[in-house]
Amino acid sequence: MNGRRWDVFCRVVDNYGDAGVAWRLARQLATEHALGVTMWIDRVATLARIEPALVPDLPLQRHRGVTLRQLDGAADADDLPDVVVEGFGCGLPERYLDAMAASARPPLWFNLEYLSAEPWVDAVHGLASPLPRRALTRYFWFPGFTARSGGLIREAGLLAERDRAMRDAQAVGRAAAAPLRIVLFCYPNRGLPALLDAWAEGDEAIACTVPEGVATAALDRWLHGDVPHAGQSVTQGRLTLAMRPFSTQEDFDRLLWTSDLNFVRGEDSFVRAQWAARPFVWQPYPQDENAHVLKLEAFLDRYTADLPEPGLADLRAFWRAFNAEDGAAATSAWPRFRAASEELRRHGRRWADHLASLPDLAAGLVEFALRRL
Ligand code: TRH
Repeated sequence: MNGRRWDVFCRVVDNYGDAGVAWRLARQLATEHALGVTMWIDRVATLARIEPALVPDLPLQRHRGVTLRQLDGAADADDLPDVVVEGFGCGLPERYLDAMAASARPPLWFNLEYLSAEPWVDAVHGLASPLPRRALTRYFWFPGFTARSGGLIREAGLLAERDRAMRDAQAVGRAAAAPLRIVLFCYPNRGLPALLDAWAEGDEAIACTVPEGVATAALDRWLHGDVPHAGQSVTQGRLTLAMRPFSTQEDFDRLLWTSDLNFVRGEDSFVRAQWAARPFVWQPYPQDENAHVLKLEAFLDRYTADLPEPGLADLRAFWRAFNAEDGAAATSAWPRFRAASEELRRHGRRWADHLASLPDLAAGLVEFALRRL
């Protein structure tokens, strides 16, 4: 049937975001839009860390409605799909491109771009770019936070499930002396040891969950080389750090939903923290020439556009200090940021509701494709 076969391409640059985003999208296209999806990926082992049922060395496997294959194998693919999604400009094999160019009806080809809140995104989203040396056209799909952009990945039923989980947690109730729950999924950050000191010496008990392998240099320094293994924890003063093994994306989502404050990074966990509708701190992927600072500020502008003072200043001060890896500034901004929690919680809910009123990324792609095929 026309338009039903999609190929999603993914090359792992580093970390988990490239694979994580492509995997969410591939699954959603397969399960919610009943498409035949093949995900071509160069490092299944990376994806297997967040989807443990996958076998790293298998050249072909089927899981959760998606066929997974080694990216290089696409050069020898027998037939072409209707639609190609190239993840983050990862490049398609030459022979695959040759076959596309030679085809009487080449697949519709999207490049899925990195997420940014910068204002120029709306103007370039959806533009077609003809390839200079081949009779092929590629469309740029820019995820974003506006109706004019390519939207954000949001699975059907995600928010209902989140609300159910939150209601269940509320029904169980929490002891008055329950610690503040923090999830810390960030990049290496020189400011972290000072912040951990402040948490350990503060008035409030804090239970901080850290995915295994995250911020190891800072933790190593802070714990004098004694970082606990996954599944173990360490307490210093009022702060307990609990190391957590990597889990599936669904379990990671649930962790964010039941936390009081989420530190997230990169792209996918950043989006999931917004769906979690809880106060959060975002550390963008560090880039050359401080390009990530522009991204940070662009997002802050959007996210805080209708956030009143003093929460606005408190949030900006802490996010900027954390991202500058300035331990002294983060420590001094912390008490006010923490005091703004309730206001930021309400704000996070309003923001998530607003984003949920926009079309989701997969639905937008499918609709765009159906119009052109
Ligand atoms: O891992 P990241 O730092 O990925 C980054 C960014 O995408 C960045 O933009 C990109 O340039 C770079 O990769 C190459 O952070 P991100 O984007 O949050 O991706 C993490 C993924 O891992 C996300 O899909 C959530 C998932 N995850 C789990 O599924 N289980 C876990 O336990 C944890 C900690 C993460």
